[in-house]
Amino acid sequence: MASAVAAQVQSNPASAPQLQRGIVKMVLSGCAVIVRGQPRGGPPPERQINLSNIRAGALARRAVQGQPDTKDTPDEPWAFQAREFLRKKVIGKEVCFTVENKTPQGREYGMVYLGKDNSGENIAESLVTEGLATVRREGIRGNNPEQARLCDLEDQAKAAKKGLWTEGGGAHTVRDLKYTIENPRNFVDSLHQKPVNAIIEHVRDGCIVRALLLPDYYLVTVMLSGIKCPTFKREADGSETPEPFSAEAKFFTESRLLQRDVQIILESCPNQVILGTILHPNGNITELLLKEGFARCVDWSMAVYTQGAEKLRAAERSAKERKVRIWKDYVAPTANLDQKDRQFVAKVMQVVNADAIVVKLNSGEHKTIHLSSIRPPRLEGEEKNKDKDKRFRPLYDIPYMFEAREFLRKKLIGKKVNVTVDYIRAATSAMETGGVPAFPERTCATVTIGGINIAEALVSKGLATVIRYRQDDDQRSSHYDELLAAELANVSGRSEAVVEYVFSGSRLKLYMPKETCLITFLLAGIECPRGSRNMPSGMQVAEPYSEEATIFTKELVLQREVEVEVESMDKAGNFIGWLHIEGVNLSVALVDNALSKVHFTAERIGTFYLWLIWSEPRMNEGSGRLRSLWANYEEKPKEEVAQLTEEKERVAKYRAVYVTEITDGLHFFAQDVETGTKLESLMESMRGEIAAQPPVEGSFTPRRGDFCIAKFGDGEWYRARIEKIESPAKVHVYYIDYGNREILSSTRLAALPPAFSTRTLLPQATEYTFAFIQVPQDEDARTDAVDSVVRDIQNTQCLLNVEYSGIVCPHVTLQFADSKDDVGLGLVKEGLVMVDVRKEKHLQKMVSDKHAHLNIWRYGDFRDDDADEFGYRR
Ligand SMILES: *[C@@H]1O[C@H](CO)[C@@H](O)[C@H](O)[C@H]1NC(C)=O
Ligand SMILES: *[C@@H]1O[C@H](CO)[C@@H](O)[C@H](O)[C@H]1NC(C)=O
Ligand SMILES: *[C@@H]1O[C@H](CO)[C@@H](O)[C@H](O)[C@H]1NC(C)=O
Ligand SMILES: *[C@@H]1O[C@H](CO)[C@@H](O)[C@H](O)[C@H]1NC(C)=O
Ligand SMILES: CC(=O)N[C@H]1CO[C@H](CO)[C@@H](O)[C@@H]1O
Repeated sequence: MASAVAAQVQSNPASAPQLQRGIVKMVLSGCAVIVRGQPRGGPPPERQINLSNIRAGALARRAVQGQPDTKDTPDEPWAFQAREFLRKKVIGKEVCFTVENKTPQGREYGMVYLGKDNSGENIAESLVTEGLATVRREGIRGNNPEQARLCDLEDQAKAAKKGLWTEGGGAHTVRDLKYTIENPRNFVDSLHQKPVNAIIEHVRDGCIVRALLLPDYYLVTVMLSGIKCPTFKREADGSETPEPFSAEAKFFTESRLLQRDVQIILESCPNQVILGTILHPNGNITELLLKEGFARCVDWSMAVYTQGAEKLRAAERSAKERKVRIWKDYVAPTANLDQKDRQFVAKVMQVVNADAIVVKLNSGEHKTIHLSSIRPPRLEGEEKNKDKDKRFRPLYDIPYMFEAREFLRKKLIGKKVNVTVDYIRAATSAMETGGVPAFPERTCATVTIGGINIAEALVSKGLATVIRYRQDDDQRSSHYDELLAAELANVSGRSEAVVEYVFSGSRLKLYMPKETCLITFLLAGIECPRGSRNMPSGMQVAEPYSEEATIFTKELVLQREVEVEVESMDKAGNFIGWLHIEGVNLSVALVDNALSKVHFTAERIGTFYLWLIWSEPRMNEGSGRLRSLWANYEEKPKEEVAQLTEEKERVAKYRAVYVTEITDGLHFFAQDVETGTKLESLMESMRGEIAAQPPVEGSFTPRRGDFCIAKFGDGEWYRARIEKIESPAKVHVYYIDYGNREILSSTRLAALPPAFSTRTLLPQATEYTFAFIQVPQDEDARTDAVDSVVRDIQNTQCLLNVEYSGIVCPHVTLQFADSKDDVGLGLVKEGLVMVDVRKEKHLQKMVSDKHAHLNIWRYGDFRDDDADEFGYRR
């Protein structure tokens, strides 16, 4: 096909525009591409080329944010197919093109050929051949052979009913794009870290992309886990300031991933930001960016990287050593040491303290070594006052200092150890530290014996804690991630503890007998009023009721045996979790007594939040004291990226539907009552036509994806779609107007008469699921719920309102048409399902309204065995 064109073009060299070359950076639509040159010391120039003489459909466009008069526009039929056809052919490939025409606005029109010269495939022709683009006949003049050829190809595509020329229109080719996810954390959790197929649609900077998740067409912004690239800082006036290497980092990611087919593991979703790892057969971009000096490791987000943090650190280390790009001025903390002073074997002469030893070097010289990045047991808060006592002996008076020293002594004294110096902490003079005693210079090192890192051993015994650093602080252990991991591993899970000290209502010091260690523990889910604090900026006054909260917690737990469940750790190395004493949940008790507000992280724990939502209105109605607590509830910090998701109002616009089918997974199908009469008349005339001309049995050959008519058990014909063909006797069909599925023999299928195609009337059944409820995981419980729903609403008219979108289908609330009672709430009241808590403000009200009718504490009465799932043991 292409060679004929080439011959024609060459036969007329006088008019042949000059051929130019480039690489396709992006396919804008079925008839426009962006072509770039080769990079030379920076991102290369780009040009947009629209294909001459043809037109492909426009892709979906999102409303312009902040301009209420604009609307989301959907794909034109076959537009996405045309884009995909072109994308698969040309993305990242070398092409050549001619510019035949340039508009005064600078828009360029031309021909694009695959490969190095115009003997390659002419992509406009391929598109027209597949019926994915139409020919602009209006502009055709004279006897241009290329245009005539396009017209011929179009006529052939029409005759063959390809693409746009298929019968039945292209409604099924229009994507149901979802630009926002109401509850990204649930969404991420629901994928269980399984790789999802995706296309990268936009690259914001080296480590933030917008991806189209397949097959459900969610557009999500994903930040690469574990790293950060230089970015484009948004200024107050809306302009962007590029950080050094941000454009290069962006180009690096863009040239490898833009519009490529990838898989993404969505790993975590703190603060509405989705963190993930992109898998591409050619390697993984996270590691590559680090290795090329386009990114740095980020401690907090390293924790969720599923592919092994040590590889990322190694990649970063390699970039630092080579001083590439962002590391061009990097100086290693031990750069001015000779190799022999950086790494050596030495004999341990003395264990000075829980984090320091004296070793004898080969030279015979003695040297004090501090263990990198750990902190020995120490006193906190008011305990420090003991320090002022004359008789104070740290080794014996600080709890666990002695145990820690003993641990080191037994393991190390008189032994040879490997020492790797990680950093030298400069001496601090008394002046700099504002009168605090000065520290001499310290050599900090990783000390190993028989391959065991002794600092890590101390941490996992709970005899030391790990120091937290500023992100760009390199003065740390070369095995820092392992230290952090050891710290968390040792204390997670449920364990016994003794409360040693109460700093505030929600901040405690605990002794963990099993681990023989002391930890600082913060109650999860809540935030007690802060006490007064001495800050660099001066004394910070206490928030109201901080004293009451402290007293409350002291009375309840000080020096008592409690049970704790550690969930996570904060940036300062404090443990966060739940604390129970004699069946009382301290977080719950504090909130119940109006001594604490909810911490914005609380929604993670559904049950707790549920309770809080229930108690919130009660609190707002309460005394002045209660109100003051809730007054500042809005204060939650938002990260830059979080602004990509915007707040919405809940919209209640119930419309009448007719429920036709309920699935085992508690989804249901419904028809819009408004178009119901159209369906009835379509069915009537369709059956009339079929009766007049009955299909010849066996004359129909089913093809997957085709629409057809199927003879249902009631002997009537219905419109259907073929989903799967196991054998001619076993064809899986989906009844497009009713939502039910059936497996039947192809003898009960026939062609859909064109007059009744989905072009005439769209499929009438739409799938939905209930908003705000959790579908029971347990099969029996689920069956009970489904049975109840079938009894209540199958083949019944109801009122439906879409509350939020979901992975499979919209989540809705449904009301009985007569009583206006909420169907989902009925299920909750019967104890058949549980409430699913929503985080979005505009939905919370809805959930709390649901609860206004209920006494949550009584749930246990309905289903004793569920009590646990609600977190309330009676
Ligand atoms: C060129 O292509 C772009 C992207 O598909 C499209 O938005 C634009 O309308 C095209 N220009 C014309 C004049 O067709
Ligand atoms: C020190 O390290 C070397 C190589 O890493 C190892 O062979 C040796 O056994 C180590 N010595 C001690 C005392 O751990
Ligand atoms: C935690 O510390 C205890 C107490 O010494 C120790 O026996 C245990 O092995 C540690 N657990 C982990 C996971 O390191
Ligand atoms: C305390 O509340 C949290 C959150 O609801 C829950 O996970 C935990 O199981 C509760 N504990 C008790 C004893 O109720
Ligand atoms: C999970 C995964 O694909 N990891 C790969 C990341 O990329 C490096 C090469 O750059 C591979 O070695 C890893 O297997």
